[in-house]
Amino acid sequence: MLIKKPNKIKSFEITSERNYINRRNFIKSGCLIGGGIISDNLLTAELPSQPFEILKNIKESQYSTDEQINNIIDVTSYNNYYEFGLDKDDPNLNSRDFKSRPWTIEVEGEAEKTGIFDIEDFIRPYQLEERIYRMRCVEAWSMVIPWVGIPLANVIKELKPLSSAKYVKFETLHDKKRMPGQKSGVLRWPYREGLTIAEATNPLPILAVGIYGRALPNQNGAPIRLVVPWKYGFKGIKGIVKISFIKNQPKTSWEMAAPNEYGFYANVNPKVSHPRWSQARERRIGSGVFASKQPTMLFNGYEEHVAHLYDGLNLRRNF
Ligand SMILES: Nc1nc2c(c(=O)[nH]1)N[C@H]1C(S)=C(S)[C@@H](COP(=O)(O)O)O[C@H]1N2
Ligand SMILES: [Mo]
Repeated sequence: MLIKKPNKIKSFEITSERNYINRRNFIKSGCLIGGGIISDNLLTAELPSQPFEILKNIKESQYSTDEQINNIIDVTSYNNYYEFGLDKDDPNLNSRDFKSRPWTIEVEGEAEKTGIFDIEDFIRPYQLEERIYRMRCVEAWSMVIPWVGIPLANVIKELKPLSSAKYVKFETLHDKKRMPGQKSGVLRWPYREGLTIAEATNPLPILAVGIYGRALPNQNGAPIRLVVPWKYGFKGIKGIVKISFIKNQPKTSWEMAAPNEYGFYANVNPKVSHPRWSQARERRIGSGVFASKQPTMLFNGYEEHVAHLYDGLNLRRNF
């Protein structure tokens, strides 16, 4: 697979990485003194309206990996976002004019708090957290990405699902004019994903609103997307406009497209091959052309946090 570099790398993308590294060192030293430079209680999340704008009041997370993070150029130019094209460099090139404001999120189904929320109101009650997660795409490549977001579990608690809510379903914006890739029939639109309620209330999944301390670029799913680090990347639905609490397992876009290749669970599993390729190893993007592939870990290395969710479940059948 060839990775094309964008011909016009904007200077702010480069500066933002440098600032980012400085900021991390600052946070690290702050932590040594006070166990965190931000006080949790008083601050609420503030979401800037432009991609790449600096996010404020971010706290560090105990769930971050200390593996080397990927370069911001890789993270913003090697993407999957079929609404903006099928090639890895398409989302960066084709999403530049996408407007992620105004933006609303509709909550419906088996929950006490339903309705249509403006993105700012939806985010405001929570503290932003940085979560540096190892990400594994079903196509056997991986990256380490410094996300900024809010724990999905906190959001769900606030929405008060009823006991009848067994699954959470997510949908991307459906608008052919704003998302030209939806003119093609490669997937059934809108892009749909789902989690069991137990998965969705596990501490790991986040609704991400940023990367590298800045508001999410369009190609990474602005203004808000899901990140589920123990599952293949396609579960991380971008540009979310709707969250539904439902009784029955929802059909996801990838399941509808190829049910023998993409299951509902999509847990990273080196022992269960994709019908067309092995999942035993992965290529870390940015490690160089001559770097050897590295072994893939069960649940992408997050086994201690999530294995209990699948007790008694046959992971080969429920892939
Ligand atoms: N709406 C939507 N969300 C999506 C996709 C997509 O095509 N459409 N692609 C998925 C896949 S296959 C991957 S690997 C991740 C990639 O996220 P990243 O580009 O931010 O690394 O987004 C996921 N979310
Ligand atoms: Mo993917």
